[in-house]
This record gives sequence, C-alpha cells and structure tokens, in this order.
Amino acid sequence: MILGALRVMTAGESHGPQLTIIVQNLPAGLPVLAGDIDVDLARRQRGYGRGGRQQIERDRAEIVAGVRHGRTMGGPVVLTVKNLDWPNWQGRMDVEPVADPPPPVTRLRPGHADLAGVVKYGHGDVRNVLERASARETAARVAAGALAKIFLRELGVEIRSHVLSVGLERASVPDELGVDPTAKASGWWDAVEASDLRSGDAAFAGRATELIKAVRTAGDTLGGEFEVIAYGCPIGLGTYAQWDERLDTRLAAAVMSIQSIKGVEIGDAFANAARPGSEVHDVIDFDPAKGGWTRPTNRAGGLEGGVTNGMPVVVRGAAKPISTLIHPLASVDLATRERSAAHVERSDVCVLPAAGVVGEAMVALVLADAMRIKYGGDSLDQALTSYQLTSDQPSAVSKAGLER
Ligand code: EPS
Repeated sequence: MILGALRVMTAGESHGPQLTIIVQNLPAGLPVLAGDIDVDLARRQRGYGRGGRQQIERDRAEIVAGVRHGRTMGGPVVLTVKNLDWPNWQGRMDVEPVADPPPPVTRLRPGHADLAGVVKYGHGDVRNVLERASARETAARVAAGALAKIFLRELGVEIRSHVLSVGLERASVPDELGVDPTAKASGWWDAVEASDLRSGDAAFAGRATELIKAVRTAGDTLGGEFEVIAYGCPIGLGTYAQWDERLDTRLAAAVMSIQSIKGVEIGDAFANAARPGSEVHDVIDFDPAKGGWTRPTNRAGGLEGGVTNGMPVVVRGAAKPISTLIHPLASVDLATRERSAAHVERSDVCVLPAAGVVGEAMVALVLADAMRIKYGGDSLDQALTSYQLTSDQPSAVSKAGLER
C-alpha cells in the first residue's frame, strides 16, 4: 500500500500452501466475520473465461489475528486463504530442499514478468518469478479490500464494479449509473451480480461470451476494461496540497498495480481529452433534496483537484490480454539463449469479470485509507463521530453507519 494510514501487505506464491494478508490500522470495534470476506472471494472466482484452476480453488478466509468475538481489537488483522491446489505441487513447490527437483521453466513468455524477473533476481528457473507475479495474489487483495469495504459501509460508501468491454465488444451502460448517487440501488447491479460476464447488458454479455469461446478455441487470450463506482463518498477525501496525496494519484496507482492492468481512467478522462471544456466540466448546483452540492453530469469521475467532490467516484481499468498463450509466441530459452516458443501452462483466457472485483478491492483500500486520514479515530465510534462532526456533505447517502 502506498503511504497512508492503512497498511496492507500480502504474501504467498500461486502454488504455495496459502496466501497471507496483514491489514493494520483498521479502527477497533469494526464488525468482521470471515463469511463476509468469503462473499467477495467467491465473487472474484466466478466469471466466464477462467481456466482449470478455478475448478480446484474454493477461496475461504481464515482470520488468525486482530479479531475477537467478531470485532476488530485495533491490532493488525491477519487473514489466510489456503491454496487447494497446493497438494498437487508437492515436490515442485516445497519449502525444504527436494532430492529430485523438477526441470526448470526456461522458455520466457512475452508479456509476463518472466524475463525481467529472472534477470533482476538472478534466477535460472522462471517458476521462481511467475509464482509471485501470478494474479493468484489478487485473492489476497480482495480479502483485504473486503475489510476496507466493511469500514466504508459504516460510513455510507458502497462500491460496485462491472465489465465495460471485452476485446472489441462494448457494453451499453445507463447514463445515470456513474452520476446519480441513488443508482447504487439500481437493478443494473443485480443483473451484474447474476451475470457470468459481470455486466448488466445481457446482449453484450452474450456477444462477449461467444468471443471468449472463439478465442479460447484459437488458443489465444483477450483483454478489456472494467469500471468501479464508489457511491456515497463525502466531499474532501484526498488533497491537492501534495502530488502524492491527491486521491486520483492514489486510485490510479492502486488500480494500475493489479496484474495485467496497463491503463487507468478517472471518469471520462480519455473522451474528455478530445472535447472542448464547455462540454467536459460538470456544472455546479446546490439542491437540498439531493443532499446538497450536486452536478447533473459526472465526467470528472467524482474528483476535482485530486479531491472527492461528493459525486460517485468512477475509476476504470484497462487489462491487457493474458500473456500465457496456448499457441505460444516466439521467444528465447533462458538456459540456451536460443530461439524457442514461449512456455505454455494452464491459464485463463479472459479475466475481466474477476479484474473488476479486484478493482473494487483496490478502490476500497484507497478510500478507506483516505477516510482514516481525514476522520481518524482509534475506534469505529470515534471515527463515526468525527465523520459526523466534520463531513462536508452529511447527506442521506453518507449517514448509513451513523444510524446503526
Ligand atoms: C495465473 C495463472 C492461472 C490462474 C491464476 C493466475 O493459475 P494456474 O497457473 O494455477 O492455472 O488461474 O489465477 C488464480 C489462481 C486465481 O485464483 O485467480 C497467472 O499466471 O497469473
């Protein structure tokens, strides 16, 4: 986690025994149940386009520190998620030396961390790179993000995600989704949760599913875009006072840090770049019926000057296609330096539905951190009291926790 109040670290290899997650500086008194974390872990595992691994894994969080009788105590919260695939890797991923080590992986995959990793760390076996570079680690982030979401919900913030595009196929999204704070309860989101593609546009989901099927048959992979929307953020999270404390800086870094993500957009940033200012900036209005300060549009994605402006926070991520290809690209063998096809192993075809859920987690961690910085408090009650006293927009959408 980049600098802030909340500290998050993850550890674990893709085919090692488990993932381990440490989250420090959640307030004491936060209600945390492993089952609540498991809901998000399961959401990440669903989704069309995954490979054989998801048939093996049934991700579950075990809370091993920081929580007593269902409430945080103020110390670090430590979670583990077991890799059910681990027994299948005995002999290949043992911690102790083995008598008969497996042959090293040496055929470097373009697009993966393979080449940079072996050169950087001096490894002769690409497995020592790919095990930690693997997107299996996103399960750990989702577990950490679930804790952040529990805290955010107390402050009236709800986070949703959906798939915007797969390859050249693009979803039609209702205009009000990223504009109207009450859209958090829209039926669109129920449709997203019921959809294997995580889209509320059934026609798009059908087209994208067919595309993924065809690309899988061709031994290829697909990228796309997802969108995360955070509803109920008060005005004033983040600051323009320092470059690294701008909330858009931190959101972009957090979403960019997800494996396979190569681009991040806040609001309509890339479309805005081609429009005149008069067609971009969101005019300001004050309407007590809408909770105070409001805008008829939200092209800024809820951030101006690196600070939340009370509108939904809209963050998009662009994922490159998965870099392990069944029909491998040309490459070089690390051991011989001779041309050779890239290494092939079981992998996914398209991870966009899962990537959106991981995006939610990363946005949640940044927003929860920004809340901790702005409102402080050692206990949840202190944080809520501070929020109530200082919130610039104590609107109906941001008072849920206070009315517990
Ligand atoms: C991944 C490769 C695949 C994915 C994995 C990420 O794993 P395996 O090599 O075991 O088939 O399934 O993602 C997960 C295990 C997960 O839980 O998301 C990679 O190379 O990044």
